[in-house]
Amino acid sequence: MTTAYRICPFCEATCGLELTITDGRVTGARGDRDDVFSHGFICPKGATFGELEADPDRVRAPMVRTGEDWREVTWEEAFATVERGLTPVAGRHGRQALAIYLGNPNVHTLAGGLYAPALAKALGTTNVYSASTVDQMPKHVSSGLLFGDPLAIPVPDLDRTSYLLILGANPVDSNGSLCTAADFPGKLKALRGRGGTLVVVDPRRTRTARLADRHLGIRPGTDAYLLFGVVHTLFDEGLAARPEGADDVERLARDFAPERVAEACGVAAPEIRRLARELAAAPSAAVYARIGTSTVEFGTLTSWLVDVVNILTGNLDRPGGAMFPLAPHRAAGPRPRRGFALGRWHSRVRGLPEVRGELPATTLVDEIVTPGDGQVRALVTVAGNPVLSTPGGDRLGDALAGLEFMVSVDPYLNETTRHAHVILPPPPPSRSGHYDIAFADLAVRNTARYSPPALPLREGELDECVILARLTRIASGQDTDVDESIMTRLLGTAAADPASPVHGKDPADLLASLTGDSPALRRLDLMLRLGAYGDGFGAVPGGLSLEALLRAPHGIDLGPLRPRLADVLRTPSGTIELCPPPIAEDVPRLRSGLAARRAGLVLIGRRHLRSNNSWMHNLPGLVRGSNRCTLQVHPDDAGRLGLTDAGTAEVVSESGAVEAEVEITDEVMPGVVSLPHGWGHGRPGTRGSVAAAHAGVSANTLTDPRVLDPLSGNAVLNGIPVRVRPL
Ligand SMILES: Nc1nc2c(c(=O)[nH]1)N[C@H]1C(S)=C(S)[C@@H](COP(=O)(O)OP(=O)(O)OC[C@H]3O[C@@H](n4cnc5c(=O)[nH]c(N)nc54)[C@H](O)[C@@H]3O)O[C@H]1N2
Ligand SMILES: Nc1nc2c(c(=O)[nH]1)N[C@H]1C(S)=C(S)[C@@H](COP(=O)(O)OP(=O)(O)OC[C@H]3O[C@@H](n4cnc5c(=O)[nH]c(N)nc54)[C@H](O)[C@@H]3O)O[C@H]1N2
Ligand code: SF4
Ligand SMILES: [Mo]
Repeated sequence: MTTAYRICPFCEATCGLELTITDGRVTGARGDRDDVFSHGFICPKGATFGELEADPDRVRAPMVRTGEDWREVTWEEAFATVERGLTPVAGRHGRQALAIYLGNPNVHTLAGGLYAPALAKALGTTNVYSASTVDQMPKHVSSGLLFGDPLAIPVPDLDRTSYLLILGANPVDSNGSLCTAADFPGKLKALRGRGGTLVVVDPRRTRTARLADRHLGIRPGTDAYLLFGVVHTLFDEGLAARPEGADDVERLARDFAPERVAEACGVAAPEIRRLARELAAAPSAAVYARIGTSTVEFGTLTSWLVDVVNILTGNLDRPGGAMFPLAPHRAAGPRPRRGFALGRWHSRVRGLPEVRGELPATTLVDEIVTPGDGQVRALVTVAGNPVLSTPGGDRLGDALAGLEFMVSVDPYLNETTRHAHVILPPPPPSRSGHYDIAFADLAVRNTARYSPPALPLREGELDECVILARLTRIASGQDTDVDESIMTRLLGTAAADPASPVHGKDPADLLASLTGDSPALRRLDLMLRLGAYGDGFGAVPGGLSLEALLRAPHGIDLGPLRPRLADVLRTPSGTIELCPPPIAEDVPRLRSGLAARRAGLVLIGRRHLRSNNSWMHNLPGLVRGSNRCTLQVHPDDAGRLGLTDAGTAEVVSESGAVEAEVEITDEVMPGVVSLPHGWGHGRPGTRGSVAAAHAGVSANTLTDPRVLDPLSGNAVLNGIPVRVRPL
């Protein structure tokens, strides 16, 4: 029996795990107490690390489908089939006929971080889709417009803040998002323990809300009104800082006095004013908002307002406020002020604007089913299950069945990948190295951690980095080495940059001095050595490199977050663009919504500690116990509608209908019902016996693909009008 240390890839908390290895298998997982970031924290998902790897339903060898029959093949045969499938489609119909969908776990693998962008680019199409547009795209847009960089997302300084306002997030169950913090519950308790204040705004009394000083129930989809009410109060009562652009924001906020928005959002005016006063008066404060505020019709406006409040209360970029992490693989110092552009091209069918090189995931189906020049006929999916995770997913499933070719990189034969012609399975996490490219940018404390594979690859397994690099080569139709061309470019730029520690050095010598036994690891070594804490290829003794991380299995602590706004800003003006024109132009839409009549029930989602979107429902340890795919209904509504606890209800929206078990609970507000997403298993052709026995229904049968946040193209997943009746 041996132990190995591995960062958990199942959620954004990135806990360090201590794995027990017996006879070449992972037989246990617990929190690594010495991990510099997570200090031993673990949740039930991390604890099933071994169970996930041993799942008998996992796809272990590449598979090719003919009709309904799947056949295991060699990797060479699988790649040859991909080439025979993709290349002719591009030849016959042009590259716009190719599409890619990148799912959420791409941000949890080194392969996704290093290779997915190159793969998307190699396809040479604008049909690029990802889970970002059913999640956080509004935040990227607001950061892009405010700071000039869509990846410059400030995080609440959880360990030091004295006042935290959380909207639309339930980190006690989700373990946090766009805010990487292991043991979020412990940090919230510590905040209260040191005399700080926690306020939670959510239509449900979540486990996070129960930890708070105050819980404010809000009408779904209306956080922009509440936050504009806060902004209005800050100006009205002389509590706001007045940076450049403040006058414009003040003007926009004029119509949103707390007394005017209270009815729309369901939060009383004195409560809104109190929030503003408390945020302004606190020694330090941070507003933190997540998907309940992002996956709504005013997602970008809301995301922007969050940072506007942080800025106007003087809390942006100061300890205890909302701060910018500095990841070890990012260079320090100012960067070119390239700014941020939206809508550089538009989708063919619905004319929806591009954002960050992507089109909205909800319109992928339109691009597949609508004939014409540029119609999508072949699809690559990597780590995604859009049939369950995107609005209108059922229709997408039907459309996938009509594609000329589809390849999926995925360890499961699920609702989406069952339509593929080829499945390329990645090895289980214990057999892959790991570094968090995405989450190091979002962590509440700067650390550097790399986990080498805990176990070697088995016969017939291929590292996911190798799989994606190979796909990239096939997609590009050229025999170039993607790693070498990326490394040569980065080293060339650095050698030419007078501010770089390698200025004037020969890029070829630098390339030759990289360590790591794969191209992926040499790329990581390069990024670390040129990064903010790097050894600068020898120029900075004691600095970081891959070797330094390999010597530190529990990670290296780089200290609390430090103010760094000047280096973050990439706006052409070099300052914060507090009131960007695209935002200002969207405010009238919000204003006109004030008068909208609000009656009837609306649907929201929810997450459970033992869930992970659509893909961990095949583990007995995580689905044990009572049905979790229930429709939560407030007792008042249940009484009025004649619903009984544990009875069945039909839920009908503009888009579809499902039948779900009723759970009567005053956790949800009157007028609001809640159904979790990621369920709806057991469909023909899928492989997941446990998931099929706990099938549930898909919440995305009810969500409406026609409704989007116009600035980001993000889907609307919360606040869906529904009718409910007993069956
Ligand atoms: N109604 C509603 N819909 C939602 C949401 C909601 O709150 N409500 N939430 C949205 C959010 S935030 C997100 S992020 C999306 C997620 O949307 P998706 O990313 O499309 O869906 P997931 O369920 O995360 O599917 C992950 C897939 O990755 C595979 N996978 C797991 N590990 C690996 C790996 O190491 N490598 C590879 N190649 N594949 C792997 C799994 O088998 C699974 O097929 O769902 C969105 N959909
Ligand atoms: N256990 C578990 N953890 C996960 C995941 C999972 O599926 N399960 N998924 C991971 C992923 S991909 C992500 S993106 C993160 C998401 O992490 P979170 O953003 O914390 O996600 P949720 O737990 O869905 O919390 C969203 C909250 O918003 C509330 N809400 C809904 N509508 C509104 C609204 O209009 N206004 C306000 N103020 N609140 C609203 C909901 O009631 C819910 O409590 O979680 C990640 N972690
Ligand atoms: S909180 Fe997230 S990272 Fe930590 S053990 Fe659980 S799933 Fe893994
Ligand atoms: Mo997500």
